[in-house]
Amino acid sequence: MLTTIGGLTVGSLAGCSSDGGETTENDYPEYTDVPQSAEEYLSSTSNFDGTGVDRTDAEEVSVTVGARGNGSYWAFDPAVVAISPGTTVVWEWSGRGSAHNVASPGDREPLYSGPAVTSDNETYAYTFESSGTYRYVCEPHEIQGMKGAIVVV
Ligand SMILES: [Cu+2]
Repeated sequence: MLTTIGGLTVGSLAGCSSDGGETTENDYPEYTDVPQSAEEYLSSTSNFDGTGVDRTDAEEVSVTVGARGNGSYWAFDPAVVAISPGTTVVWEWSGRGSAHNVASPGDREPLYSGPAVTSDNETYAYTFESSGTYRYVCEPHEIQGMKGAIVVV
């Protein structure tokens, strides 16, 4: 990709990504072993391409709430993250796409951030201690496909 700055053409600027730089997904290794239950759950999620992000080396991981996707800012980014037990996931509201929340589907266990809020500084943190696939949704935008999964491996 070439970018013109002040009449000069420069290639490959550090920190410049082709999609506007709002996603963090490209900074981390791909996670290709996404469980089938998560793949099916995210089948209508436009920003899920079949792979996740491997953050199994991290102690804390952030997921954007209200990232671009599903026809508006109705996406979690990254949609799928693989982590190790004991990792804290921090969901961070972007302020875009109106009111969002984070909830486990159905009984809201174990994940529930509370009623959906419009905010650009809201956060919700949860520490995953046990292995498994944790699917979650933004309740107001479930129908649009605003869903995600945390895979604890
Ligand atoms: Cu939402």
